Amino acid sequence: METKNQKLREWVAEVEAMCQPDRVEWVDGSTAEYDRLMQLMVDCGMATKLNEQKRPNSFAFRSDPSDVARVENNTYIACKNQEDAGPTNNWIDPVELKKTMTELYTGCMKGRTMYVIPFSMGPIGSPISKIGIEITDSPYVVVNMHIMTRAGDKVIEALGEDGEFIPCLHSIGAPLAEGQEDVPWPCAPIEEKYIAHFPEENLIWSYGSGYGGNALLGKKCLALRIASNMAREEGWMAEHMLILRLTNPEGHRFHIAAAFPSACGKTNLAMLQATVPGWKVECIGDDIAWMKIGDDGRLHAINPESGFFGVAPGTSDKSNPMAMRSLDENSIFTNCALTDDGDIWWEGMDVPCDHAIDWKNNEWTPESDNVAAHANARFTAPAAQCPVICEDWEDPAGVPIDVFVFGGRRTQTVPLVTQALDFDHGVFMGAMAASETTAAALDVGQKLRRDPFAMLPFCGYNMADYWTHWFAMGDKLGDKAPAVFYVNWFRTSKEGRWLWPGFGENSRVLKWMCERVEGKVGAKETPIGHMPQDGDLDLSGLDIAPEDVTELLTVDAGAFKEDLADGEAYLAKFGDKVPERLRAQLEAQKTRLG
Ligand code: GTP
Ligand code: SPV
Ligand code: MN
Repeated sequence: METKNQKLREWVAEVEAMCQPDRVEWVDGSTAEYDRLMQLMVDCGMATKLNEQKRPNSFAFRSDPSDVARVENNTYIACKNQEDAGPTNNWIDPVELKKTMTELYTGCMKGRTMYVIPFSMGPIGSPISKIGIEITDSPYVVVNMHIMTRAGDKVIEALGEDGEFIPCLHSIGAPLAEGQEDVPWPCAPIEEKYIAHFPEENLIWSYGSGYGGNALLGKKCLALRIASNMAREEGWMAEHMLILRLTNPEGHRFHIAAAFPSACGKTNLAMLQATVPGWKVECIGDDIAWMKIGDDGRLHAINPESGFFGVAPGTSDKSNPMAMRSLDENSIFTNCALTDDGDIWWEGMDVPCDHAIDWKNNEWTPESDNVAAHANARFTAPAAQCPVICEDWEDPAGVPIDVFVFGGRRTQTVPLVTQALDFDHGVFMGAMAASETTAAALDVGQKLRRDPFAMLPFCGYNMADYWTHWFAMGDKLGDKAPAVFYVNWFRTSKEGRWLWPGFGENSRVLKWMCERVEGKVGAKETPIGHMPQDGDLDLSGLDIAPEDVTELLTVDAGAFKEDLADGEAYLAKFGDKVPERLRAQLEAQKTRLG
């Protein structure tokens, strides 16, 4: 659809002149367009159509082995002063970075089509939503954006003549010379990859990668890095959080927003099948929450996305049946294995597989040395296909949040669940969050790292200013602020066995949280917060050894003191930007630990 938006026309013309594509296509968002692009990718060998009987209208892709996850070392916050990006973000002066990237962008779309994708994060027309325009030379990005965002003509209409949009420029960085043959997954080498954000002009430039958050710019780039900065300026919140509705047997509703780092259980919790009788979970979002204070003084959350870009390995009918049903059809699979009957497979799917073609396009059997699906293999599925999607998931007003949960992957030290003593203590808990790293980022190694609020890779400004913003939001919310909890599903025994069964059984922990909010259930006060004491956590019908429960709910003061010392050293990196109230929390925790 032709746009009357002058600014948009000018920007597209500028990018076209710089990138020099063979042609330009405006994405209309139609099914016909989706089908045509898929066919184009099947024809050129980039996509494989799955067995129509097994998985209708679904397609598999294999990325280049070098392009399998987010690249944190190549991700930049380019603002004038380095201090505004802070010590946890990579920084390059914006003028210098634009110069470097302009050179890369010049002629980068030769031999390719440039797609212009108008998209809305959040329901079109909602006061919380934002419009972005992604320009890309990747048809894979276009079909994914069809699912993950509201994309196409309806956004051009909403934008009108003078509507605001966030420009998001993306190129895979692989121009084709005259007559040069293409490869299945073109991309640039790692040293040429740049995932750049210019928060002072709300601009995103991404170059060289076609994968996930590097390339689907509405997600981490816009909805978290740029939006977190806008949110601070405008007094709202953009968080790496799932959103769920929990209904108890009396029909009371609770809305929970939970922040866990990448590949630490958000999609699973968001669609949980409660094992405690009478409790029900409905999904509103599985990765990102945008939250504003409503007229009622409470915090209301929307999911800016319209699809799930979820971790495939480990997803099964047992662990996450609602995710499995969401991807029964109309889905995209990246870096999964292909079975002999034309379906997909991955480790932990809980169905046998004797032979497959692995994510690197090699023959695979259970005897092979390598995994069949990459650890960060992902599915892209429409949120509307989730059988437990909440009827209000697209309500432009959002849902009122009762509970915040923080957490991460900690095989040691951190107990199953702790409740913050008050909101400030909750901010301290979020700020001190740490997690063992996962395959969701390519370049972070395997280690335990501080990941405040699960936002380490996604906060678009100085993390210390982000903590200040959290305290400020707490002050505005006052006694309407959500209760705050910290969880750890990943504690292991000495032999490396999970101590907690996790998944659906996490409903027991959610139940305790809701009953705490209602003042119906007890807790003991420990140096690190309130914790369930004997009988408070509903373990009825659960086959778990009493010693394991004890270990899951014990605070090892020595280990926590060590953790706190590490946390204090971490805070030192931020110098005098660290909010006084955060330091006060740290001192108080120290005193409580003795
Ligand atoms: P991103 O999409 O990267 O932001 O990840 P996510 O936070 O949505 O993580 P996801 O729910 O996809 O889970 C990642 C991995 O953790 C999967 O392999 C899950 O099987 C596993 N996992 C999720 N919940 C639990 C749990 O309660 N216990 C255990 N042991 N593993 C879990
Ligand atoms: C994450 O890494 O937190 C994801 C996947 O949700 S990606 O979209 O690649 O960022
Ligand atoms: Mn995520």
